[in-house]
Amino acid sequence: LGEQGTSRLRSHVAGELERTRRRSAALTDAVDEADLVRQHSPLMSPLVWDLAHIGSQEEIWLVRDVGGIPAIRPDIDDLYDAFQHKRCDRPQLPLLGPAEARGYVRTVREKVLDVLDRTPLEGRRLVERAFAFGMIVQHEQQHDETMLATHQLRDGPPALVEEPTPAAPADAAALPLEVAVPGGPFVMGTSTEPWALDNERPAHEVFVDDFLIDTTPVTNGRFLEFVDAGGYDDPRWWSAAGWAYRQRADLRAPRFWRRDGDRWLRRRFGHVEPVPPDEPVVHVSFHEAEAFAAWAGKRLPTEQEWEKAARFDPRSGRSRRYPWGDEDPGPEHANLGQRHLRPAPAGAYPAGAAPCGARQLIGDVWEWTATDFLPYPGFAAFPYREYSEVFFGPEHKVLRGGSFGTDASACRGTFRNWDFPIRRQIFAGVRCARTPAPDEIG
Ligand code: AVJ
Ligand code: FE
Repeated sequence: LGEQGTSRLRSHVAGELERTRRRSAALTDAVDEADLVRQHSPLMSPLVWDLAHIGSQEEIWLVRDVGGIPAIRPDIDDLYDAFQHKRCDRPQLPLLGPAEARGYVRTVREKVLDVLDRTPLEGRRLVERAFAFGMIVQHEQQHDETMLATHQLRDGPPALVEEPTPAAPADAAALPLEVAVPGGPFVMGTSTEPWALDNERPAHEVFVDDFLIDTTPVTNGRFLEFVDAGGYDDPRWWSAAGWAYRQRADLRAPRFWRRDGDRWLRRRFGHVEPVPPDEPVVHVSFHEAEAFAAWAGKRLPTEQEWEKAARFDPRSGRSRRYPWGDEDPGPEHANLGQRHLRPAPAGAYPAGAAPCGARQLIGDVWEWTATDFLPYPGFAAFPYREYSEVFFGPEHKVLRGGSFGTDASACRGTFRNWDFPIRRQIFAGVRCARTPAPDEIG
């Protein structure tokens, strides 16, 4: 790297740590102390748990592991170990209070900045050490998105600031409903993306048959047609597990929707507003996404199809880092980073379109895929089995693309998210795919 490269890397990492902490602070300073320690839903931790957990992971990986510094608070490791206590049990734990948690994350951060200053970022261990910092930035950003979901579940007036979302571009109404991706091989995953997590690795060639994919995520207006057509009451569209869940949970519409006479309202971060028809639907489970797709005569894309649509450039034969190319995401490319507290209208971000013509693959809403969360061939757990490996299996479905609440540092063309198929509090929507009839692709 050389001296200049090392100092550029150090200031980049310091800047990312600082930018990320501003987001965590905004999410936790926006509500009062009672709201920080309250459990807003049994699905979520109290916000104050997320905050101290962020500090605890930073202490373990950067202060102790990279820095070789003795533990600051070994007594709280267990409290903030996500595997020791289920989210619903966390409010009963003797957690650090708001002031203590804020003090703790500040102390950890001061030590981390010292570690960053004196850690040699060169030689054989460069990648590993730099990766630990990148992993911790992403970890904090992931918990910030989780805290944003907790805000959405919280009752009370709006607490978060946002910028107005961009309008749909003039061509949105004229876009084709779906675009074609011709069959053939492409490179999936990555061996070179410096901050890619273990489950995104290694790069490997995959053959994908011809398929069609929706140009944009499914809108509220289109989803409402499914609701109005009795889609929630017709077991034909649902898998056996999906129908059992629909019955058990008495599902009738996406989470946070409420019928008001002959219209639908939705609650969004403390605002109650008519459901906007042009916006991608959000807060649907895998089962609802799958049922919608079946009703529409389509299906969910496989994870491989999704990534090929998002990354494959047929002109060069290469896979891009992002749909638009190799440049890092900017505000013109995608709705990421909690700038807006909602998805942008379908068809937005033409500058972020993929070579196949699909838009909004990155940002706006996470997209459920048909695929179970499984390792790629050649997977090696790194740096710990509990990040991905223990979650592999048929009980988790893969989500792709990130949402308006996902930071750019925690989202790439290769990034893989996962969750249980019944989860609806996450910022997840639907994009459908379809296998073409023999005469449809030339
Ligand atoms: C990748 C979003 C499923 O929140 O459970 C946070 C990320 N891992 N702390 C999660 C994560 C450890 C993870 N997801
Ligand atoms: Fe975590």
